[in-house]
Order: sequence, then structure tokens, then C-alpha cells
Amino acid sequence: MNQKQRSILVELASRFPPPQGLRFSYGTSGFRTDASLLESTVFRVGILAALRSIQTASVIGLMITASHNEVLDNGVKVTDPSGGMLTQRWEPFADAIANASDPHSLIQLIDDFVKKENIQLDGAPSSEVLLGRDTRPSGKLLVSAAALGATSIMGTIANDMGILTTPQLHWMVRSKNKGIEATKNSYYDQFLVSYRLLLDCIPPGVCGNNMYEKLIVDCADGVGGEEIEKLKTRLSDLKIEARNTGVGVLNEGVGADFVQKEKIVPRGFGPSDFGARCASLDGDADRLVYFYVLSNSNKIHLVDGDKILTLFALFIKEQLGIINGAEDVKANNSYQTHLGVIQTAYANGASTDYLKQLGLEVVFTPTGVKYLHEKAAKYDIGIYFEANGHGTILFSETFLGWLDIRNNELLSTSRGSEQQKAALRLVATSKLINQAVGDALSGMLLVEAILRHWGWSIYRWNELYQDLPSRQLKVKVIDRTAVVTANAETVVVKPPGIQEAIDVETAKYPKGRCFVRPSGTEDVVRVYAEALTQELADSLAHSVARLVDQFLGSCGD
Ligand code: 16G
Ligand code: MG
Repeated sequence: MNQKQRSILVELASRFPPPQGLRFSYGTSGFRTDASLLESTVFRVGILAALRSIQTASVIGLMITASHNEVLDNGVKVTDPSGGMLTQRWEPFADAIANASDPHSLIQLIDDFVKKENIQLDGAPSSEVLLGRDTRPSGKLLVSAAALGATSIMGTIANDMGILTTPQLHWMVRSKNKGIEATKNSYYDQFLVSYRLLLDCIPPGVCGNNMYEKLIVDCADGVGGEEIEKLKTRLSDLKIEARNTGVGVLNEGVGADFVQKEKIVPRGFGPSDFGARCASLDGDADRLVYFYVLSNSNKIHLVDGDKILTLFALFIKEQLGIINGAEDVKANNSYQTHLGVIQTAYANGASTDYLKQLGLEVVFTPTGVKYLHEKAAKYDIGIYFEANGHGTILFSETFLGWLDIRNNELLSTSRGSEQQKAALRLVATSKLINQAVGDALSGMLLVEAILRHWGWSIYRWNELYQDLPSRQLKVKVIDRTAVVTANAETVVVKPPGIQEAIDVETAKYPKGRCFVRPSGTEDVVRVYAEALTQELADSLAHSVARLVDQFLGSCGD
């Protein structure tokens, strides 16, 4: 790095001293902590994003959000050129610079990394970082720090896109790098045109009665509130009633995470919503779950990410079956589509059984979107979802190329046939579902279109299979990193002996399944248990939590 660059970095970095005595780690989805402690980290991540932009000669994204965490927290994560998460190869560098104690050690780390990665700093690069933030009050200050970090690398432009959902930023990065217009308007245009196309392809005879008309959405008092309001005005055939749109406290008793974990109505909902189809987004609108209120109560029945995945998988499988159905097509034009479903250990066992019974290939990855996404990208069509509502469908370029040709052929030979409509439905689905990352808004429109396609109520959808009762617990331990897992987090390999003890305990329970893993976002070890009844699932989870305590030493609470 030249002298001018060095002195710019020293000058700016000294304005953002890191807090003393803290260790930052680029966790499951970026750095996340109390917002008041994050300025120096965000500034440094701005530098990282600029370097990544130079290396890839592409636009990179930087999002300021702490998703479903409380309002006083905030976080920062980086989007790679494809619109996906930052490559895991760069995470150790993110950790190292976030923890550098002073500007000089920071510059040393950058110098070493730039050499190792062969990043051409001195060639008057032109690089660009897109910045976005959710509605947290701390976001504005942190975006400024990120912009200063990014522009401290000479030749880099920081483009502030303002308040948006996490998936909108991912989508914009992907679009910009593909040379497609990347504004909020074009985002909505693409999704709404595709949604309309799916509705236009509904098979004849499917009844479209009033029960599909209204959807009530809990927006977690986050960024989704404003966005849903925008979406509403452009949807003529779906009435959305938006609640928790930003007046209340973000994520407090509201949102997808709350609804999924507590299984009670979010704030602003109650027994009078009995019978309605409801959905819930998280604070940055990258998670989506559905639910309905049980009669005369504040309890809900959750229709989670596993059920959304199942709905999507059934729909895609049906369309592929129709396209490849006719014998002549089989002989000449069929394409052996490699369709894969990706889940984590948190997927309810009943969902996995159901998907396997459909003949689908189901594979597992560790928790965290970056792992699921990576695996899904290996298929022609890869559908991934976490039970907590984060997921999407990825279509490979090869498959889309084939589909395009097939659709055109069918247009000329059998326009308007079910076969041609099935091809069109898949084209529309690939444009409606966000290819960059899980997106609550785009996912919601696809759910709505599929329910209409079959004329299903939320009850009919929910009846696909019945979830096994489950329980999640967290245990505070002295050192959660002492827990090391393997096989997509289903087996604990360290500390020795604990897995054997868990196996003995689990074997006592009919349909028992249990695993433990260190959290990537909180200082706890998580326990998940499933069994034939709720009482048994609770009991298994508590016994295994005690084992975790014994093997790892508890922190007391
Ligand atoms: C983050 C992840 C989510 C995962 C969760 C697990 C992303 C975008 N988000 O929210 O996928 O389920 O962490 O949290 O990757 P845990 O490690 O604390 O259980
Ligand atoms: Mg989120």
C-alpha cells in the first residue's frame, strides 16, 4: 500500500478506537452486539467490503442490522457479488481486523492480507460498496462509519441505499453485478409481475373464494412494516392487513422469531383473529412464518419454515412432473432435473419423513444460511429452509437455460396447454423467489400464489403432515466453544462421552431425537429434543440440558 493510502487509513482508523476488553467474532451472520460498541467494527468491515470489491471487480453489499435481536443491538454483515453471504474464506480476516487493538496493527493486518490475496490496491481501482440499514435508531451513525471505512480505500465509492430489508440489499447487489436495474421499484416490479403470472396460470376450475382474500401480517415493528405498506398498494387481488408496522418497539413481543419460539400471538393479535391466515416477518424481513390463532385463545398454531419448504417442494415437483410427463417429451426433450431439499437438524422430523416419502432427496447442513445456500446451489433446483422461516429456492443457470428453451418450444407447439403453463409457472417462480437470499416478502407472495393455485386454506396446507412435539432449551456454560459437533450438528464429538450419554437418554423416548450445539449468535449451548408427546419432548430436553451442565459446567442461570 502506498504512503498516501497508509496515512488516510491511520487518520481515519484513529477516529474509531475499538472498545477495550471485548472480542468480536464474525458469527453465523456477521458481527452482532450492543449497538454502542459497534462503530469501530463497522468502520473496519467497511474497509473489508472495499477490499472484496476490488478483488472481485464487483459491487459488494454491507448491511447494518441485528435482525430479530432487541432494538438496542445492531450488527453488520457483508454480501458477496452473487448476492449471497461473504465467502467463509474471508471470515478469519474479518475477525482479525475487528479485534486489532490500534490503527498500526490494523494496517499491518490489511497489508498482509492484501499481499496474500493479491489485491491490487495501487492500480487506481474503481470499487463500489452498497450500504443498507434496517430501522434501528443506531443504524444511521453506523452506516456513516461503514461509508468512511469503505471510502478510506482509495478509489472506492460507498453508495447508501437507505433503509431497506436485508434481502432487498442482497437482491440489489446481485442485480447490479448482473447489469440489471437495482432499485426498490425494480425489485417490486420483478416480483409483482411474476406473482401475477402465477395467478394467470392457475388451472381452470380452482375455486377462488373469499377465504383467500385477506392475509394479516405481523411486521415485527421493523423495516418490513413500511415495505409491506408499499407492496399493499400494488396488490389488487390480495388484501393485506399490516400490523406492527413500526410504531411499537422493534421485535418486542412481535415478529417471526417470537412467534416461532413462544407459539403465542404477537402483540396486536388475539382471539378475534381466529380463522384468519396470518404471517409474521422478523425485524429485517428475511424470515417468514405463517400461523393461525386457536379458537378463543392467545395460542397459535405455527406453520413454520419446514411447512413453507414442503409447500414449495410439492409445487415444484408437480410442475416438473407435468413438463416431463408426456412420453414424447420423455424421449426427446426431458431433462433429468436434479431437485434437492436442504434442511438443518432443527427441521421437524415429521417434515423430513414426509419429504422423503415424496421421493425427494433431502440433505442436511449445519445451522446458518451460508451453509444451506451453498448446498442448495449444487442442484438444478435447490430448496432450502430453516424451521425458523429463513429460506429460498435456487435455480441453476443450466436449468433455467433448458427451461427457457422448453417454454419457447411449448409456446409454439402447444400454447396454453397445461405443459406449457407448468413451464411458465417455473419461470415465474424463479423470478418471484429471491435468488440471492431468503426473503420474507418474496416468499410470502409465492406462498400466497401456491395456496391459490391449489385452492388451499392455511388449514389444508397445515394438514400435509403433523409436527412431532419438540422443545428447545438453552444452557449457559463456562465455555460454549468446548462443544464441537459433526454430521451437520447431529453428533457431539467434544467433550468426550457426552454424545454417548445423550444417546442413552434419547433411547428411552419413543420417537426421541435430540441434539446439542453451541449457538452462533449467543453465548449459550442449545438443546433440541423431539418425542412422541410434548411432555416427553420436554422431559428429554431437560434431561439432556442437565447432561450439558454436568459435562461443561454451568454458569448458574
Ligand atoms: C442467524 C442465522 C440463522 C440461524 C440463526 C441460528 C443467517 C442469515 N441467520 O440468525 O440462519 O438459524 O443465526 O442462531 O444466517 P443460533 O446459532 O444462535 O442458534
Ligand atoms: Mg433476519
